[in-house]
Amino acid sequence: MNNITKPNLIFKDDLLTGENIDRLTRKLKDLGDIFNDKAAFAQMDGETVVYDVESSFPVAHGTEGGLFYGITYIHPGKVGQEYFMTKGHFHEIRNRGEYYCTLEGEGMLLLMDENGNTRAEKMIPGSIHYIPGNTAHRTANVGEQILSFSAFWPSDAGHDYGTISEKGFSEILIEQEGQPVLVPNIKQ
Ligand code: PAN
Ligand code: ZN
Repeated sequence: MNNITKPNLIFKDDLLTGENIDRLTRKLKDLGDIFNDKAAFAQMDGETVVYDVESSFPVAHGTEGGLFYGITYIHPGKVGQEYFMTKGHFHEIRNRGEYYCTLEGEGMLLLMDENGNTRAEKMIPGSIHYIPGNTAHRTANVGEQILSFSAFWPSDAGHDYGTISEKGFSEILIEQEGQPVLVPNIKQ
């Protein structure tokens, strides 16, 4: 008997292949609540792709003890001064953590604890980011090419988008004089 098998997942030429890959695309029209500059948003084409996510769910959602894997690709772009970014979320089971590993491009990982303290970590190819439990996370592309990163999170974590969709992060990441800076979110 031969117990050697092929790998289940392969990441090659910027594509994740294997069985049961879930592919998701978020366009500007899906992200109306996350950008602050509503006037700039209204001028843009809602069909513009902001990011794609390829994920592998080897066990059912909610399974304790399993892990999920995904790759996110954020396109370069801005809405007003705000960079293209992900929706951002807390995990539904709040204490579940996650790892992000940057593959290519230049980005920022925004992290906000439950008391509303926001900080950001620079993402560069090869950078590895530990996202502690009880921490909302969002990524923004601050460069001129695609930002891609892989993520590893517990299969029972779940995603709570509601809190962020309502209030956002306590700080937003904008471009000022060509540089990304964090400024207080006036929406809060
Ligand atoms: C990531 C994110 C992915 C897209 O896989 O889900 O980057 O961001 P949003 O889910 O906020 O739209 C992750 O953090 N999973 O837990
Ligand atoms: Zn997450």
